[in-house]
Amino acid sequence: MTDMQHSGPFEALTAEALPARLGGVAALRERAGSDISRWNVREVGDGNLNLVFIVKGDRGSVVVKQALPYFRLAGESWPLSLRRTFFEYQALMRQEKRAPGTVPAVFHFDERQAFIVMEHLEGYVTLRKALIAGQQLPRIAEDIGPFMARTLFRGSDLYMAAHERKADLALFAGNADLCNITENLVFSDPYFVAPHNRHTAPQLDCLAASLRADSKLKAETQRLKQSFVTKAETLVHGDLHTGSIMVTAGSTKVIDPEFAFYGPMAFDVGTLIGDFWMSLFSQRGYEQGGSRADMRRYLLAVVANIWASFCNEFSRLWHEERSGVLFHRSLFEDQRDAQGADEALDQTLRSIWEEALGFAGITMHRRILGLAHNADFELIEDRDLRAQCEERTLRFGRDLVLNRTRIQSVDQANTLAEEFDRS
Ligand code: SR1
Ligand code: MG
Repeated sequence: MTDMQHSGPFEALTAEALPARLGGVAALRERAGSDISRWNVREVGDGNLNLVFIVKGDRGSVVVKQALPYFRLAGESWPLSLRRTFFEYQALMRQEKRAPGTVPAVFHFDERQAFIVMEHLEGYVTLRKALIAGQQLPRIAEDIGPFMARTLFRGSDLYMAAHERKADLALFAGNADLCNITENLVFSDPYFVAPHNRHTAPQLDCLAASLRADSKLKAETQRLKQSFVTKAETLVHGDLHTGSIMVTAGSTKVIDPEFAFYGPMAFDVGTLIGDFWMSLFSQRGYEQGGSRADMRRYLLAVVANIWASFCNEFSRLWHEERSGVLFHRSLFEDQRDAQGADEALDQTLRSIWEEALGFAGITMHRRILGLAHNADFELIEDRDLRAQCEERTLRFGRDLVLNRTRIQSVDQANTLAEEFDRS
């Protein structure tokens, strides 16, 4: 990872220029082959922010991911810090250490040119694409629940040495530009007529206006935003949705942690569960004669199993790896008060759950009323049908934000989701 760093000012790569520009990068030559004239390069990025190239050569293939200094979806008028690649690289390193095998392997990082050379996840598709196609991935909950538990627990004061965690907190505080995107696009813009917002119109006009006039809802979203901004609990992925997960039937990898920062544990949990519920609400948009009923049952089971596998692994870590400054064993187990530790664990999970429900509700609003939408709804061709799916989602989201402290279990939340989906 220490070979050639590119000097000179940042320049965006192109498929044509990549072999000549990066032909000297040892990590690329080792994996793709040293005969660069035989490299086949394709740009495949379909996200909002970056260029993604697949480089195939005689020896194999790798991915080169490069940041652009602007927001791809909006054009060059919206500048974005290239430094996010540094934070993505740092986050990938930590996630691999804390949850081995769950993220793509990193082979090289170039800070100035803002690119990372990483494992090509050949044969994988985004989880979002699979869910839209009605595919049921058997391993998803059992892989993702523990991923979240391990990364969130092991990046927190429950586990890390205090000085190390504080240094990390300071490091990731530098990712303020990307936090700022979330603070605006996720937590504020959906709740007023902001310049970049859009929604399915005119069908959702009335509901959008009524949510934006709902003082209680707005106040609760700002309480959740306060938690996002101030609760530096652990290193979160920061953008954990079904488009940030790559899958095959037998494997799951989490990608794209460029929004990583020290925030509330519940943020990753809530945004991900919220995305699964959005997938649920979108299924009627693809249904032909009840064809997605089984898919809906599957998605509800995934939500329940993600939460269960998250709690199981988090509890195991709590009992076996609680070595940080918080809830120290000297206060509990060492005083023959294992029960006290268990009660504190239950309260911790309870508070993650409540907050996660709130974040899930907000992510639903932002994906339907804000700037960056989900393909799950966008690909529903019939606009009336799409609006119907979106409307149920928006109403469910509101209920989650306002009633999060009253929803006692994942089963209760799933039952509510089903009721809204049938409404
Ligand atoms: C300006 S970035 C818009 C959205 O795309 C990313 O994937 C994040 O979800 C962000 O909110
Ligand atoms: Mg992303």
